[in-house]
Amino acid sequence: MKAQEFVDTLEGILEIEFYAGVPDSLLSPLTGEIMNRYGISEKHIVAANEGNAAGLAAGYHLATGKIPCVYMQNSGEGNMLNPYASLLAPEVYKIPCVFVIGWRGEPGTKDEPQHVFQGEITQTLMELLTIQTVVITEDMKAEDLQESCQVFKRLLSEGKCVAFLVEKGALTSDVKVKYANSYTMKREDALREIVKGTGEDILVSTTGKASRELFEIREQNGQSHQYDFLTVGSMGHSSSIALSIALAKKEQKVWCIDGDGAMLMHMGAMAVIGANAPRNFVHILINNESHETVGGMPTVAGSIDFAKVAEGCGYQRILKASTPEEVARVVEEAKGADELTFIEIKAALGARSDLGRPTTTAEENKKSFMQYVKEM
Ligand SMILES: Cc1ncc(C[n+]2csc(CCOP(=O)(O)OP(=O)(O)O)c2C)c(N)n1
Repeated sequence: MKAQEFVDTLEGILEIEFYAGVPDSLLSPLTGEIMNRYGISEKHIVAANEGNAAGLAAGYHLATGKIPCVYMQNSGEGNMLNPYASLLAPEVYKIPCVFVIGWRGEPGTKDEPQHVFQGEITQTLMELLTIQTVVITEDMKAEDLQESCQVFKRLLSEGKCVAFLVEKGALTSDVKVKYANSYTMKREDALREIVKGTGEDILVSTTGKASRELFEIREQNGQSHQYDFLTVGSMGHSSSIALSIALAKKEQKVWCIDGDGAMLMHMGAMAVIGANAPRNFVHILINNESHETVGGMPTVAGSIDFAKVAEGCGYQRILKASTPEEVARVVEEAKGADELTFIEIKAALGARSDLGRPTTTAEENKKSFMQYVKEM
């Protein structure tokens, strides 16, 4: 089904006029359509995380009495669960909301390890939450969607939430939104310099293409993967993982490679890092002001100053880079520094079209990483 038709039906029958969410590659035809209609505006907010989106949806309903729509990948169900169960749910404030959820790891399809379990439990989880769910399949007819929307309309009027679970390839679009920023250095080129400069130090890398590129750079360099913990899922938590490693391994330098979407998703982690201030910790942000991995939708990073946030949280040394030469220089400086350091690297959007995925399993990655950490 065309995303345009899907949105027309939602807006026509359910009278949706407000969207908030976190993007998902599988939903990019939908988010592209929303971008084409509303851009980033009061009608469309890209949230920090899925719980944030549910909060925005609640406020919108409280202020207008209208029905909000929240879009997200199923990996965000955990973030959404708390505001759903304790705020939106019929047992609490009875705030209606339409969720549109990209179904990664759907049973019977092939997907990355971090999506398999979440994919398996997605429908059961919606049942547990008593959110009535309709699956959007590739061959779904317009009449079926309209019929489901009529049923949903009644449930929403009773203060219930409803959800569309979108299968891979079920929503399509002829128009591709082109996202860009004003920076020139590719994330992969920045990573190459980081790998060069950090040598045999411990690296913890964030969710998405940064970890995939790091894996491939190690392969190209003929290096072991033992230095790297790849946070393939659990978006926004790589810096917390790195913090605990840094606190446990005080004699070793520990580097975290973060993304702006991930950093924003759980920005409280920066305050906890600052409060603990391990001297052996370097927090690198590769800031492309977007959710590049899942299609390039903007984050709110374009309007905030991460260096000031880091400073305010207690990071002691703040460095910036936007060319490979600058990255090499700041990484060298951070390596020699004996204080909590923050590096912001400005990067362009885009990645190699032939970028692969880690060929080792998550468990293999963990075992070789732990062995390396143990021997240090
Ligand atoms: C909780 C959760 N929500 C959404 C996603 C889908 N997702 C995977 S990578 C990504 C974008 C990450 O953006 P950023 O950290 O800025 O890194 P970039 O892709 O720009 O390098 C998103 C939204 C996810 N994995 N987990």
